[in-house]
Amino acid sequence: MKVDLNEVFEEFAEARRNGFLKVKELKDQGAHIVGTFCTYTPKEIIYAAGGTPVTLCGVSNDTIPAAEIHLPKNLCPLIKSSYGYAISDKCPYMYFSDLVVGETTCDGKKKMYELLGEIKDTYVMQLPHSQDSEYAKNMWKHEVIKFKEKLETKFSTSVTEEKLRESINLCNRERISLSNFYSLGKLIPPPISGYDMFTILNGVLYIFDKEEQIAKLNEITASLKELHANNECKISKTAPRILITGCPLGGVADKIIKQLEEVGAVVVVYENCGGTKNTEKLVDENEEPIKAIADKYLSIPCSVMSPNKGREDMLSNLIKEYKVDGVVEIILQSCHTYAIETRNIKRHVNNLGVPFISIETDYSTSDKGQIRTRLEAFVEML
Ligand code: BJ8
Repeated sequence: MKVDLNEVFEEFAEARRNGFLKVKELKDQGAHIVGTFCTYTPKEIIYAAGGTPVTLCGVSNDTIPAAEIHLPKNLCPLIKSSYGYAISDKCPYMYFSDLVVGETTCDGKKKMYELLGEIKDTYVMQLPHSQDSEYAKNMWKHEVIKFKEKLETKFSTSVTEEKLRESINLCNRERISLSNFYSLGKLIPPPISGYDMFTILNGVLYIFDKEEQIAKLNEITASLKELHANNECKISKTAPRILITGCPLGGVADKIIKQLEEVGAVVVVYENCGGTKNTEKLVDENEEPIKAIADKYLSIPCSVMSPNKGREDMLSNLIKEYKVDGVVEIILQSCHTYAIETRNIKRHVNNLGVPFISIETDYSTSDKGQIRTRLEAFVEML
């Protein structure tokens, strides 16, 4: 069925707000809501325990002043915004969550979770910071088991192997449908701008019925492919093709993605969270479920891992597959792990013959003009 893309964009632009009503409905029907912050959260375990994972808010500058009463000012805006939402009761997803789950990713997040635990039932998974050693793999598998047990106790349920296999299959199908959607960026010209792609990716987060989410995303992908096949794309074939990497971009998309496209480029692929980082690898359905889940999640190439060669490998593949002309990295202020990693990433990308720019910013609008000037100069030289 062909979908009306204008309607989709309108609907998804309001998705977060509409999601408030849906989550309340779910709650009224007795659903167990689990608030999540990070890509490392093994959602398969939540589904298998009969829970509904929801992404917690953390992309507004407005909640930062409330957070700064308890947290230092020179902290990543994502952490401050998330905490600010929680203490000012402005995130309905947090409000309706029976449990919040976090992981020991960066220092700022793990210490913020301690404060969050004072106002909300918060469970923290101990994430190892290396990926290859047997010790790290066993530790993380153990953490996944402990998380399963926590949910079993919390929701008075039993997570069976059968339920785990079902949820693995469901989440894998979601990953495949997301990957197909991302692949639209490989087309020349792409049938969708990076900003519209971001709007849709953000919107699908708030369709809580996974089957409905997968079906909707597949329809959108099919309609956009048809647009391309009929030569109806609005984007220029010669627009410089950009890959976005670095920190999550929810709070800075208008400053960076929108402005990049206003100055003539097109974002064809997102390597960061909310993009391909989580979908490149599936959970192995032929393995023992807990081990397969643990292995998949531990392989996510975030800068909190040391070393983090997986990010370089992923960038090499994406640059080639999406025919990328330039890489733009987003660093949120005070994010030490990404800020330090930028040196290696720049060298790696430049060695592939691709120009690279790193933009450090926060959630305020004060540097919008300055960022535009830098992006303009970058796009001009591509
Ligand atoms: S898997 S990127 S969602 S940790 S930007 S809060 S790292 S100081 S968000 Fe992240 Fe999980 Fe990694 Fe993804 Fe800390 Fe850096 Fe802030 Fe960050």
